[in-house]
Amino acid sequence: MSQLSWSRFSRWRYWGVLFVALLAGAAGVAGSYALAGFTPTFVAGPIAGFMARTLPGEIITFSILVLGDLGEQLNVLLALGISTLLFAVAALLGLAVGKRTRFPVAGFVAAATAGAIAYSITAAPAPSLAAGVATGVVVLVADVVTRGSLDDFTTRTVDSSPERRRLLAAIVSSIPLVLGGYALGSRTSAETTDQSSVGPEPWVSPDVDALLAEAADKSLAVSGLESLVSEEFYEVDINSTDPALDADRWTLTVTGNVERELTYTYEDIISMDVDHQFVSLRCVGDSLNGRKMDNALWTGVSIMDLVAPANPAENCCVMFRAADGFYEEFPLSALQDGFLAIGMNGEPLPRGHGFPARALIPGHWGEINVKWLTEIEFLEQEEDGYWEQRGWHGTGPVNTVAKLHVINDLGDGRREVAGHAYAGVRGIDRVEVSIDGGETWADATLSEPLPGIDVWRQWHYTYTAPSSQHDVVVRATDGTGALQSREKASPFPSGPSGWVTRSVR
Ligand SMILES: Nc1nc2c(c(=O)[nH]1)N[C@H]1C(S)=C(S)[C@@H](COP(=O)(O)O)O[C@H]1N2
Ligand SMILES: [Mo]
Repeated sequence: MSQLSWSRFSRWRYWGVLFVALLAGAAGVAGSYALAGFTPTFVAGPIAGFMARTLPGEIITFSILVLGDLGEQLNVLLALGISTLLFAVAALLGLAVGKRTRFPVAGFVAAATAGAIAYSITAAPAPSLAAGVATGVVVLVADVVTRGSLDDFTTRTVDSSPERRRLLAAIVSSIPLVLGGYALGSRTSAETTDQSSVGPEPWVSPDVDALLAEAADKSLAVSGLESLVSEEFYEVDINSTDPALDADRWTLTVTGNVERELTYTYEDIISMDVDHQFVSLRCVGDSLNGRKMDNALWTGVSIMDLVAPANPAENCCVMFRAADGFYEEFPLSALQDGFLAIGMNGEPLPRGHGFPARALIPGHWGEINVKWLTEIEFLEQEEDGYWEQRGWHGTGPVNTVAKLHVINDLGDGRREVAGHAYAGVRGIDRVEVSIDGGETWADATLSEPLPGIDVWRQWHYTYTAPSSQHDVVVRATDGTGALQSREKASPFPSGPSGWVTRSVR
């Protein structure tokens, strides 16, 4: 063999082994996913969370404002890549160890080593035997085939180069593992129960049915306009994987500067007298005309009733802590109308919205509406919350906004524009529309108000379309008579402001 072809051969071998390791890595990731599904015990979950927590605030803010959900998807993709690499390193180490051992045990030594390392990599979220086994299996198959133990069976294959056989074996063995793991994991994700095993279902009641019917009745019949109870409620989280909490083991504690610390169980909460309230939420990171603003009917109990027996002494503030490591602090005064929700639109609170229980703090930006709530801590002194440590000022009341999401051509020369308006506990009194870029204004029709102190309204307006392109501008007036601020501000750091303008042809 000439010098040249030998070096080419070894380079091919080098890449070949790397590829085999990557396939074993992918099988390992699938193994972890098979049992965990998309929950925090999935190996990629903590990696994505780690990056979201430790990347500089500017990058996260850029990601939220510019990339939106794409930023989140990129983060998950990156986390999947990193987990695959980690398992691939396990496979490489296994293959290296195996190489020093003699056939026929070599393959098994390689596989066992790779599997054990892969298994210990998963220890951080939750040790996953399936991840270790899947990585090991690919290593074993690839190694055994390469070393020729199956020579008798493979001599008749088209190409019997050991390197190619190794690669082929890795591909053939990893594909079913990856597909199987993906299928199993997807089922696990969907199955994750949002139900406690016992107890009443306070979110099921004639009152809930009546309120939901009222919201349906009062929703404007405008094609393309989301109804007063959101069909798809936005989600914003610090982690890619939502906590999958067991209601029977969840507790909510009242701690800090109190006379007596308290602990509530899920049973305690669902056995209390509940109330059903419409509450709208909006994220401080929402863009001016964005979609991170929604409304639902929540079932729950008053937070003040829960904390009263603890006798909180002289305090300025309260810190909410959650099972996903999130925490937010805000002034005590905002807690007065605080609501602990355990149900949403006649169902138990969905996992993505904080199962088993979340806080709702009327009128305030979404971030202090802490999901998966585990602790209410009373503080004598102010402290920064998770987002405030990253430069945001999102613990205060929401800005007033009228959004313009729907532009319908009615076909008879008329146009219909519509959207939602929201001003937290100030309420919405009026929405005005201008079709000439803000020169002249007309009143829009509002949906009838829903009961509740913190609920959005819909608006719509119909006009005869001018023949040329024109700018439609909307602005709301809140319940105190204050006009929505015209001054443009980006969401960072204290929420967007300005009037929504859309150009219509
Ligand atoms: N535990 C926890 N609670 C949280 C968050 C979070 O990441 N973790 N995100 C907050 C933010 S920024 C917003 S806008 C709202 C969104 O609530 P939703 O996902 O139910 O719409 O939840 C808040 N509560
Ligand atoms: Mo938010």
